[in-house]
Amino acid sequence: MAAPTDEHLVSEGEMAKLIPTLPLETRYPRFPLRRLSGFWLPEFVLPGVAAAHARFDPRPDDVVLASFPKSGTTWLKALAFATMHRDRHPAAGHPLRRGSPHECVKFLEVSFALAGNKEDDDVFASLPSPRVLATHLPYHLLPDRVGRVVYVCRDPKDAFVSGWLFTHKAMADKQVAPPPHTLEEAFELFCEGRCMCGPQWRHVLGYWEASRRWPEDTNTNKVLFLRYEEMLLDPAGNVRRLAEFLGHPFSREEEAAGTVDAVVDLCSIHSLKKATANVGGATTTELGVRHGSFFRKGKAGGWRDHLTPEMAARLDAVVAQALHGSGLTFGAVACKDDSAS
Ligand code: PAP
Repeated sequence: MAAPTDEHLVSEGEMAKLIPTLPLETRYPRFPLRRLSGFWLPEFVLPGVAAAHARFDPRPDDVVLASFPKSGTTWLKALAFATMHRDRHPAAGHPLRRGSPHECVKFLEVSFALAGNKEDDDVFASLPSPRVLATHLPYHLLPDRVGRVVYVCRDPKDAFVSGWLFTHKAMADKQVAPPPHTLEEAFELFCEGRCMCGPQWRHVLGYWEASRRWPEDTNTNKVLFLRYEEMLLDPAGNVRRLAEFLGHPFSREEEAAGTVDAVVDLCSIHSLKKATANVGGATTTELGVRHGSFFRKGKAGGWRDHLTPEMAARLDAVVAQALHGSGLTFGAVACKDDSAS
């Protein structure tokens, strides 16, 4: 695997000059992509990467939720926000019943990108601690010293299919014509890693390796590595892991009072789909997409309805080859870390 370069460690002014020189990919819907430091990132986000590096002032109690797109971001945002702020917000009238998880937890690089040059400051400075933030950036493009990171990964076939269907919904939300690409064309690009934040497997690997360095290496970020498929199988167990990692484990009293199940229920796809903010036409200010478009089936293995067995085998082979020797694998439903067994 090619080592990441240091292209990303440029100032905001240098980034503006660098962007037009970076390799461009316009065939993958929905945004033009530029390859920065080995990853295909939306062009509009790149100024936000430089701005986040220059201006974001991390705090020790921050938590950054990281993911490759369509891998469980919305769910993780809801779960982490509800877990972290459970003392502050009783279940009734909870912000997650009134607003989208994407309003409760903002993307770091997108927020800086949208703030533009008008804002010289850290756009998150006024957010009270402990802050919960999110990112789709690969691990090595995170700002320094972000501290605690929770990563969620998902079978790439499901992430691809979810992204493909979402793209059509998002373009309809924005009343933009659907992409001219066929699913097969987009799939080929995904297999080449030429998709938003791709290659998917390299994105996952960066965080997985970081999660294995911690806790031995105390100079590194603390990374909790979660899997969407395992969260579906055992949501309560994963919420407990999350709470412990966040330094706010559920007390015996909370366990007895059913607080873990309450968090799971509040953040289930069924509850969130019904929440007022997610049924109307409201859009996320950041992304211009209807809140409801982030919820579909929320299952593992749904790729079978959209990909042929040959397509699945092709992507599985690409991923297996790229991850060979790393110890990281994806399974269809139950993913496992085969180096741990
Ligand atoms: P993002 O990266 O654009 O924020 P993300 O939330 O990661 O998207 O992915 C959306 C997927 O998560 C959808 O999967 P599907 O298309 O296969 O159905 C969506 O349904 C699923 N999802 C959203 N919220 C939840 C939830 N609360 N529980 C389980 N799955 C969820």
